[in-house]
This record gives sequence, structure tokens and C-alpha cells, in this order.
Amino acid sequence: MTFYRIFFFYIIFWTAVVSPTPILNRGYKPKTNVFNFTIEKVTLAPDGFTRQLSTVNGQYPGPAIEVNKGDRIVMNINNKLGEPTAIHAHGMLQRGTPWFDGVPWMAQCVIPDDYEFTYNFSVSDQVGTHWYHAHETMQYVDGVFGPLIIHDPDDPYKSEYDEEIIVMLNDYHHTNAQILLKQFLTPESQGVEPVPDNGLINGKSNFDCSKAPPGSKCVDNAGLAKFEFVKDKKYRLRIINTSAFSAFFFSIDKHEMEVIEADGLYTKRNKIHRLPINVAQRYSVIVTANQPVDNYIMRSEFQKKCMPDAAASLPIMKAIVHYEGAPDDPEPKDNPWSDSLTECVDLDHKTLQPLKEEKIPESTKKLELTIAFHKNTTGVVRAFLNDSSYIPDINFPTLDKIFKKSPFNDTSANAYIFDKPGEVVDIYLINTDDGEHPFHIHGYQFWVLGTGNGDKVDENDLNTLNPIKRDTATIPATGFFEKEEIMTVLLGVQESDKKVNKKNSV
Ligand SMILES: [Cu+2]
Repeated sequence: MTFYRIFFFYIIFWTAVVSPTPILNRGYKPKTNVFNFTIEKVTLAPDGFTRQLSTVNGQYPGPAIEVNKGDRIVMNINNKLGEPTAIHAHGMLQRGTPWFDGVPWMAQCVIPDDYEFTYNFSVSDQVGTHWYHAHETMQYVDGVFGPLIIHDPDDPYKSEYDEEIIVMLNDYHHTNAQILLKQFLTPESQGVEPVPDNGLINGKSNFDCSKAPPGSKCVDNAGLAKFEFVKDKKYRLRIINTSAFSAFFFSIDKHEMEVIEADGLYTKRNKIHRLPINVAQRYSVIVTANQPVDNYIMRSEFQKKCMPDAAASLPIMKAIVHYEGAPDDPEPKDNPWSDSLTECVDLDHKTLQPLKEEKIPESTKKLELTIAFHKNTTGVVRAFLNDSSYIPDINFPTLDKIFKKSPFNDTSANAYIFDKPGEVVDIYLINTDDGEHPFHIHGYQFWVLGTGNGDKVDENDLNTLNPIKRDTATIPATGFFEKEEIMTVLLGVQESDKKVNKKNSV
């Protein structure tokens, strides 16, 4: 397992430079939205425990980026962090602008301290719930993150809800993430991840200060996030897990939820009570305020089976749903849903299906990737893909290598090159680790065709009829089954327009 646990998986596609024309209705004229972000360290106490956080414009979480389908996002980054940074917009395909993907040494060089840098990209025909975050080392764990919402004038569910609410969930450490990372990358850690001190909903929570180290500045009952409901109104909750490590079960006491979106793509509506959400995943759910006027608990429970033993004492993350007309109550009665769900896996396919069924193309290539975590020659536990641990080339970023047609001589680039337009790749992920892992591909949404336990995938067991398409999926752990888990994702490569403006490359 690894602390910073998302597999940011970069397959190198020449074809990632396509610019589809946005299909826009209702006469909407796309706009350019400018966001001026100063990244800086500020002393804050989101849960009552005072510490220094890395923030966007002094805010934790960072300000929301909200645009419409077809719009352009211009992010002016002013780096005052005292260290290099780069900002990734998670979920954005960056067709035509892969150099604005924000991954240091992959898509760009870092933005040095005290420098400015502008990201400028169209959201094209993408919609839905996404987020942005620093992609340099562990910075986002210390606070450089925020929601990125693309409103859709053609939203098929638009008449089904009255208002929208953004709900950000994250695990939260009281120690600076750089210190935690340093400790983690030693032989002594044995690869056991640091356990968070708390969890936050929209950047708020209470903390029991008796657990804080002596000498720390801490106040009890800092206050929970409060969501205002009006009786009988319908709300679209956009839920984003911005954690370093933790998967959650999200729910609201006494209120059912209907899932309508996963990672920016509409799903068939489906009633559930508890929503599993892994790191970097997003869901929209519709919730009706159909309960008696009162206060209710919104809760996000750590899925502790996929965490180290020390996580056992972590509290349930809570917020308050307050109906208009109800008296204030900082501690509403507990009324949790009791449905039991398997931990450390995604929502079952039966409850998560795409709204739009697509014909899944035949694959033209197969790629097998074995995921492993073991000690390297210095005794430090590292992540390996096909026995190679990724090392960035800080002198020659990957994208630059591609544009210059420079070969990848070093296997530590973990580069798999697909350069035929229209290529469709079956990716078999073989997880040999005893932990689950969120798997994410930049610039693509993939179909999740299935998971299984065993060394071989039985192709007849794969769902090629109506698999969910998304950008972040959970690869189950080996530990919960007898054999290795295999997840197959099928990846479609888009047609290329072959017009690459190299001058825009950074
Ligand atoms: Cu991403």
C-alpha cells in the first residue's frame, strides 16, 4: 500500500491532443473564466487544532471553480508557498492542451517558488463534478485543493432537483505531510501508512483535544459543517473525496440518496442509503428533504478494513443537515442507516450503471500491469508496476520527450506508448498487494469491465454490455480474496487531429 495512494497512471498517447468541438444547446455562448489563485501557507484550525496549512487564497479547502459546459478555465497561479508547485485539474481530459495537466515532470516543469504560471484550457463538452489539487509531492494533503464543477445546461436530471450543494470529504492530518512522507519512506515504516488524526466535511470537524500532543494549540468543539435544507426541496449533492488515503461510506441519517453521476458521467438513477467513495472519486446524489423538520447527521465513515490497525480509533466524520424552521442542535440524534456494505470496493455494478449505453469497441491491444509493493534495494517499501518503480526525469519532462520524439531509454519512466489513432486497449490490472488501490488515468475515462479473483480473466465474465465509464476506480485488494484480483479496464483512444502546436508546450 502507499500513503499517497492513487495510481496516477500515465499512458502516453499521441492522440491525447484531440480538440473535440463542444456540442452546446440553448444558445449558450462559452465564456472564459479567470481564477487568480495565490498558493500560500496560512495558520488555521479547521477542527480546532492549530497548524500551518498550504492554502489557495488563504482558504481551506480552496475556492470552488464553477463554470459551464464549453467554457474556458484560466487559472493564474501565483506561487508563494516557499516551495515548487503544479496544479492538476482532476477529471479534465485536457484534449488539445495536455501540457496543462499539471503533473510535474510529466506534463510540465514545476512552478518555482515566487513564480507565476497560467493554466488555460477549455472544458470542452465535459460536465459534472471534479476537483483541482497540487500535484507536487504531498502538497494537496496539506490543503492545496478545491472543487471544480462544470454545470450542464443539458443536464438530463435538471428538473429533478432545486439546488446544488458541494460536499468535500477528506482525511486530515495534524502533522505536515512532508514530515509524514519522510517517515513513511524509511525502512522503519515497513510501508505502513500514517493514519489520519481526523476527517473533515467541507473543511470542518470537531476534535478531542485531549488527544493532541502536549503544548499544541487546540480547542474542543470547533464546529461541524452545516447544510441548510428546506422541507420538500430536492438537492443535488456533489460529493468529492479529496483524501490522501481514506475511502469512506457517506450517508445522511433517515434520507435516501439517488446516484445520478460518477466522475463527471451521468448514471441511471439508483436509490441507496450508504455511498462508498474512494480517494479522488466523485458522485452526485439527489436527496429529498422529505423528513420532519429537524436536524439530521450527515456522516462519512472511514472504511477501516483498508487502513492500518491504528485507524480503529478514528471517529465518524459528521456534519449537520438543518431543516429551515428547526431549532439549532449541535448534536442531533444518531440515526444511521444499517445496511451493511463490503468495505474497500466500489459500488456494485447493479447499482451503478451508465445513463447512456454505449457500444463497447473491440480491443486492439492488451496491456497487463502487475501492481506490487515491496522493499527496494535500500529497504524502503515502494510501489512497482511490472516491477518498475516510477522515477521522474527532472531534466526532461515526459511530454517534452514525446514532442521531441526522444526515446524512453529508462524503464523507470514506466512509459507504455500507444500511438495509433483509434486504438482500444484492454488493461489488466493484477493487484498482488493486500491493500485496495484507487486507479486513475489522466486524460481518459475508461470502462470498468469487471473484477475477478484468479490469475486468469475469464473474458466471458466481463461486462461489455453496459459497464460504468469513469476516471477513478477501485482495484480490490488481494487480501480479501484467496487469489489475485484482476480488474480489466477497457480504454478507448480517440481519433487524432494530428495538429499539435509544439510552441504551446511548457
Ligand atoms: Cu487526475
